[in-house]
Amino acid sequence: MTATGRAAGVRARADEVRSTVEASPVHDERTAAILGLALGVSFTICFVTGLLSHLAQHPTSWFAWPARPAGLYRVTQGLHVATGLASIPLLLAKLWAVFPHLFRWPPFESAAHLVERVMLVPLVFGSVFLLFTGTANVMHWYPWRFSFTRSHYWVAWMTVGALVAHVGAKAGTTVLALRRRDTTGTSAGATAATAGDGVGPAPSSSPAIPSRRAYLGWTAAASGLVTLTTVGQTVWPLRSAAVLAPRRPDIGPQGVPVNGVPSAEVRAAATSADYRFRVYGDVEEELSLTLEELRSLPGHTAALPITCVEGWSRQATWTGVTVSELMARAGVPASATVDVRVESFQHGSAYQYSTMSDEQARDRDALIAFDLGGEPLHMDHGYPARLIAPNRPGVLQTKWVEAIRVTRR
Ligand code: HEM
Ligand SMILES: Nc1nc2c(c(=O)[nH]1)N[C@H]1C(S)=C(S)[C@@H](COP(=O)(O)O)O[C@H]1N2
Ligand SMILES: [Mo]
Repeated sequence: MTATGRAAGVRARADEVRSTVEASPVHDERTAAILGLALGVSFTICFVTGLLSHLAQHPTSWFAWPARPAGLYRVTQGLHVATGLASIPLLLAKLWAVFPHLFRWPPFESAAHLVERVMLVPLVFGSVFLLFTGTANVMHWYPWRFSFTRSHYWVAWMTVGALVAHVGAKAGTTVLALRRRDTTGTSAGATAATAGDGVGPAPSSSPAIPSRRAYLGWTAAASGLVTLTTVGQTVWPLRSAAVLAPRRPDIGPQGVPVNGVPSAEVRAAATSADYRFRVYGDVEEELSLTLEELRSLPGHTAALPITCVEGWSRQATWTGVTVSELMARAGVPASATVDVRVESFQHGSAYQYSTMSDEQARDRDALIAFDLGGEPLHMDHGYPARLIAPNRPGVLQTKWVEAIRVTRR
């Protein structure tokens, strides 16, 4: 075949694809606009809640994650994972809707159009990457070597940048496509669009082409089904429906799920007669308490959720000694501004240290807890003592605690 023949072949194929596009409401602008709008909303929620999760774990000079409301992180991170999972069917449907446009000929019309199309690369790859890594992470599957949080964080910025550019480029078309009932001027398109709106009779010539309404309906149903079978991990009344969620909030020792079980060394240290709970740092008098002594201090009971970054949460009743009480006993004045580091005897793990701002540490419900639901903590929940404080991501609710270090500002 000659080069001219091949070029003619490519053009013929492109024309064929284009006519399919024009004939099917699944691939028209209105379908793409509706799905794009839905994805714009879900990605915006995902991005904002994801950034909040980042800030809750990496406080900056200009933003300290507050201790109240106690259940705020439960809402933001629950939304993050739920909107992320619900986006998967939306993204697949959107990619399928616009897929034939990849064959457009000529591939671009102007320099601006070329830039717009190049931006689709980070947009599509970034979206797929975020949804894939996020889902794999909550399923505890790590088929990669890079750091999940770092890559998920930076790709989120890249994707949202490309999304802003994409929305800018498509805003006009989207508004027009959403306003108009009839989406194309061609007769084939007009017929299909009518069928897609479900107002006219289906075109008898193309019975195999699904209507837009059916396509969007199935997409919405898939998205709804994903939500219904996972959101019970944090929305208590739906817990029994959470068949696709990695955790059910009511299953686990003492009715609370577990993330991370103790090693043999941690178990040995937890049950050792040498266990001491220490309060040290910028204090008047260091404390070194046996478990008995810790338990005999004035106690406090609080109802607080444990909220994993992975999207599950569980409300429970915890009893222990407040961080404020421990600081007061160690002679830290109530007027001092402190940073508190909570230390685990799970040495060498990523959870060994977690930090609390002054506001978080002095909260009336910030507890070094030893009881859960009125019984001593189960080994898996951090026996003999753990931190539980309002509005903290689960990763910062340190288990198997042996000390708090107080630093005065
Ligand atoms: C199925 C979809 C998704 C799931 C299941 C998911 C899950 C998660 C999880 C579990 C975390 C917490 C990581 C940790 O602190 O250990 C997280 C953080 C984050 N996510 Fe997602 N995510 C999804 C989609 C997205 C999307 C679409 C965006 C942005 C548009 C996004 C942006 C972020 C950001 C900025 C963070 C904070 C990262 C950090 O702490 O450094 N995520 N996500
Ligand atoms: N020392 C230590 N603390 C830890 C962990 C851990 O693995 N080791 N896991 C954290 C995570 S990710 C969560 S979600 C909570 C879970 O607490 P739970 O297992 O009692 O539900 O503990 C946090 N504290
Ligand atoms: Mo967690």
